[in-house]
Amino acid sequence: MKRIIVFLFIITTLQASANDSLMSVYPSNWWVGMKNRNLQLMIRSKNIAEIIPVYKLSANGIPLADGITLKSVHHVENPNYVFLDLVIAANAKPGIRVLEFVVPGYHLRIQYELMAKSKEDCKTRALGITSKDFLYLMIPDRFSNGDPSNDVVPGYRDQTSDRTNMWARHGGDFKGIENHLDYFKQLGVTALWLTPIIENNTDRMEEGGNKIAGYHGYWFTDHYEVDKRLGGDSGYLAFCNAAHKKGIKVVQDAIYNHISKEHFFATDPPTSDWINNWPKFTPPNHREETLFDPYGSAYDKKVMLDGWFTDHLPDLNQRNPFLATFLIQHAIWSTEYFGVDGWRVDTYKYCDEQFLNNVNAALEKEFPGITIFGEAWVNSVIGNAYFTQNTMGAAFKHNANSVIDFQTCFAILSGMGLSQGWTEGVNKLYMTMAQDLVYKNPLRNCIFMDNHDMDRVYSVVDEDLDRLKLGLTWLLTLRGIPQLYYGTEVLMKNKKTNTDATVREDFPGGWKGDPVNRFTTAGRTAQENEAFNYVSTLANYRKNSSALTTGKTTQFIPFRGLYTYFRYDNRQTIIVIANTGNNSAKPRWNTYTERTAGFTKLKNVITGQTLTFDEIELKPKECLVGELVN
Ligand SMILES: [Ca+2]
Ligand SMILES: [Ca+2]
Repeated sequence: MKRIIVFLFIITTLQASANDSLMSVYPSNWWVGMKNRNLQLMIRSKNIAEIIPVYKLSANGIPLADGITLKSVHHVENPNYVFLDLVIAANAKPGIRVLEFVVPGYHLRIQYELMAKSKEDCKTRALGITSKDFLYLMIPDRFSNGDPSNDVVPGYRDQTSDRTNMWARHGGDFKGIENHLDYFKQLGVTALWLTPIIENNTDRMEEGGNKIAGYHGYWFTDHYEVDKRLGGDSGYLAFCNAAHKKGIKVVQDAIYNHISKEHFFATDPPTSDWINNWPKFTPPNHREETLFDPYGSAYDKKVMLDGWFTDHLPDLNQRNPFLATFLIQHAIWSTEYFGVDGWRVDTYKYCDEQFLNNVNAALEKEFPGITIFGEAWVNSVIGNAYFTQNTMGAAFKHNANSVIDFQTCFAILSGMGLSQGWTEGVNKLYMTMAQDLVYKNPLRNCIFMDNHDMDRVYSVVDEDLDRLKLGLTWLLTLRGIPQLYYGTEVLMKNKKTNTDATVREDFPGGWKGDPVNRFTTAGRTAQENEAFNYVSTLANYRKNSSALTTGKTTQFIPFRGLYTYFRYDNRQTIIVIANTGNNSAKPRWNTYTERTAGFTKLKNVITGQTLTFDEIELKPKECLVGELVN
């Protein structure tokens, strides 16, 4: 528990109830040595504005405690909040300070800690995610239960843990993930992305006719609490430290767009414009075009940015400067406190654009190299590029250094579909890659085949392991940062049937007593081992392949379903060939000479076998990754 509950000392004869002496301060602590020395505290307590008056301050502010200067005090519409602008001295030492306010009738002391920043920042933590990484996405509640004692936590609104109900919480937690760090190493994974870990203290909510728990984490109720059912703050910190010790990075999932209606920002908002209010429930139109369309209407853009995702997720107005600062400081606080290496930002295309640039810049200022993936589920390459650094002449320029690349996902799925149309099948993948000129650095795009909001890819390919291997091959050899959704490597399947819970099942073996344990070779079927070994072999090879991780790309127009590209640099040349056609095919070596000059053979990186170019023939649905050799 980091949110410090401080005590209000009242030295008058005024009566105060016990609750009146409870107070929350956000951020709950800060650090010395931050590049931005400004800090805005949000103090929340009943009628706190009566106790901390608007100070009369000189231009330089007043010293408030050792190394801390008070620059201004802000009152807002709601008297339960006061905002303090502080400046931390460049030479301030770490330690606990007492911020003291003495006004007629009251004497208020707030204990506040300034910590020392981690010396490991940007060395073993807060590292950023790059194209050298292989990212694994999971829902902590659904991965593994390492601590059954936290499945139900007294005091939370939802007191259910029930694995027989797909909409209830199942008890998975940080400890469960930590217990499988060696599994990730074996698989070749270098970074873990967990769906949000912030407290979701809500009742089960009605969605699509079902009573759904906040097991997925997307319904925040207090930014400065990690959900205790996952292990709380200390469990998350222990998990992040254990992962970093193994050389595995952590990506945290942020939501700037909305909160749960149970969050105190919704039940007790500081200002009337904290939430984007509408006369009646108004959902966004989900059309990202409204943000960049040169002919777009202001009306459509407002509905897109300010509409409510669902009727129980109030939409935050990031144009309010106090709210913007709160969210920015929380992102910095989380990065420094837990050492997270990157941020996946949920519902990116629904947030105020300038705010997004501001929070990204503030994070990068403190943590150079930190990665920010915006989740922009979009319908065009232009739409994808718009939400990251790009080469387009749009009126607004986004600064996120990465993006979740939905277009490449759709193109990989299309390639696995084996359609032979001019713009379909593998041709869509070819065409999508050809449009990379709109990205400033497409190596930073996060590419994937599915996620927690989509049909599982193994079901999409009709449980055909050959077609899955085509996708896995592209995932791990195309430019970008590959992301795998948990369980794909052991052939977890399902489509969304009126609910996304069907694609969020428990990892088999993650709970004590599970009849099947797919974490182990012995617990997997032959086919599941084949899939696991394919991912493991290719991902572990990729780790040490400069061509696959940071090299250039040359692709050739697909010919009768045979798609060939090269990844190369000064050290290495890799050929990737996939036969999505109906007949066996030989690579068209005579057309590849600009990349194959000087080579006559290749080493198959999956089998280790060395083959001369001439002896290679691919059956339908067969693919090959080969390192060229003399
Ligand atoms: Ca548990
Ligand atoms: Ca919004």
